[in-house]
Amino acid sequence: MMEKTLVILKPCTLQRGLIGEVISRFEQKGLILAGMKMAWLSDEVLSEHYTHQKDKPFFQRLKDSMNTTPVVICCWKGVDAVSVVRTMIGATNGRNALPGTIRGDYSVSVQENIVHASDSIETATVELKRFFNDDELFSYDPVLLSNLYANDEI
Ligand code: 3AN
Repeated sequence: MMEKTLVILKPCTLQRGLIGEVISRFEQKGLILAGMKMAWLSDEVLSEHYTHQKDKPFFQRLKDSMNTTPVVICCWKGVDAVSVVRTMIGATNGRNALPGTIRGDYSVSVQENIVHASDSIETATVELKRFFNDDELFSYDPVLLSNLYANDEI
């Protein structure tokens, strides 16, 4: 099924000059860019975004790290995009993430782990609404669609 998923390029990625590298990974895979913007996330938005971590000892430290700089927020589209992106980013802890994954290639940390990506279709729907207005997500004809997928895949 054609899906949309949310990816946030974290402050560590901006500071390390890896924004282009990471975006290139998703482009080269064949995912379709449906939205992209830069934003400085507030503690309030981060509390909502990381609510599943609110009882963890690292909660405040994680939020503080996420608002040291602006972040780059993307919406990527594709067949099974949520699981495709999760596979590409690798395990949460960069030290355990396999080489070839984004975290495996660029991170040695569990907190400074390059990207956030939605972990299910339901989460993706909620997270895309949290970070994008309707008019910030775009639908257009990708000219290479027939080179990316067979007819019966889309
Ligand atoms: P993922 O980002 O792989 O879905 P989650 O949802 O378990 O992982 O964690 C959300 C974020 O919380 C991670 N991206 C990571 O930055 C941070 N995090 C998870 N565990 C730790 C930890 N032990 N110490 C610091 N930050 C952590």
